[in-house]
Amino acid sequence: MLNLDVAPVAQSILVCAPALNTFGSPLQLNLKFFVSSLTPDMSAHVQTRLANKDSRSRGRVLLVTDHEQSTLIETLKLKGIEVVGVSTGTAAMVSLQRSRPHLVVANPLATGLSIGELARMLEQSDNGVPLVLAGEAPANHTNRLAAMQEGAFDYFELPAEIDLLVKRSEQLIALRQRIERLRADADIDFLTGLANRRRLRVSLVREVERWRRYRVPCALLLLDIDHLKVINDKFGHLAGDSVIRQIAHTLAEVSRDNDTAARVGGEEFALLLAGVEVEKAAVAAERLREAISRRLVDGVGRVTVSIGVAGCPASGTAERTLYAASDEALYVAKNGGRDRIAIAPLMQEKLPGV
Ligand code: GH3
Ligand code: MG
Ligand code: MG
Repeated sequence: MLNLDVAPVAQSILVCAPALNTFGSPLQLNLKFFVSSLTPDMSAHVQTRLANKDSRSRGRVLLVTDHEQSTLIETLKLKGIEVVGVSTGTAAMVSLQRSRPHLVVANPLATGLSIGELARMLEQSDNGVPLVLAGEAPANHTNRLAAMQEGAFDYFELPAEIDLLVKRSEQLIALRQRIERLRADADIDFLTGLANRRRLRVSLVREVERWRRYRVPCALLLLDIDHLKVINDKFGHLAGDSVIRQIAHTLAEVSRDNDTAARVGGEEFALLLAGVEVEKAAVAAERLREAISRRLVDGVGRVTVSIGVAGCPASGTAERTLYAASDEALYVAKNGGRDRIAIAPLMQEKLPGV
């Protein structure tokens, strides 16, 4: 394992940064209400769930109902499906944000619930969580059609149709999980397995935001393989691909949990270092450059890269300016002869008269 460290990164600060801070205190108040409104068992369950997001369950369901639903909960549990909360209609929105279910099962008569509003909210959320209705009224043509017209997938009568409800829940959860997997894959570069440009952009926005809110710095390294065209011409395109993969491998090796290593173009890469000042990033970049030039690629030999380094806040405090600064530095490294790093000028130096 390569070690680019010169000093420990302020990871603890990043980990502690509240993920849902935008909602502020009203969320915490509502959540308290939601948790305390559950039975003691369920409340403990929800708290465990909140503490351990990485459940191995085969899906998460949020129930919106005024009634005890112990039989339904037990039946779902037997299928490995976790009920992440039982909420009233009034608290449903808050519970949703908190428990991130794969499916919502709602009683259309739950207090304070507007099915149309809930369906719209679920539809608009970036996850598109499916909604199924279940209640005591008969599951006749009229009620099922009304449920679908409101935006739910179906309506089931309880307890008579509990087996149908559970079966449909399994189907919808499986569909939802497949969508999640596809979305995750869409963020990954097919050749190298690194993050792609899209995911890098998301990480850049997040890190720059951390600077704005918590004054946690970050640095962006942009790497470009030197003379890959010559390598392709001399050894073939497949050998060129091996070069790209090996450099990706080195990048993945040196990046830590909060960092993002990405392939942003054919033979261009980015390494976003979280919690790192530009000076330390420059030292890391130089070590990375050396490490790459020392590792021979099978059938090709020595390969070098040029690296541009820019820090936030040193050279930019917005995604675009940080990226542009690193890109300009990369250009300088290329023009300077390649196989070298260049550091973006400080922002102040660019201001006229300063
Ligand atoms: P330099 O960056 O040092 O200026 O030279 P270069 O030859 O690396 O850069 P240039 O921009 O001239 O050409 C980029 C080369 O990268 C040409 C292109 O075929 C190659 N390339 C881009 N994507 C891939 C890929 O996925 N696989 C392979 N094998 N080659 C690729
Ligand atoms: Mg290039
Ligand atoms: Mg190149």
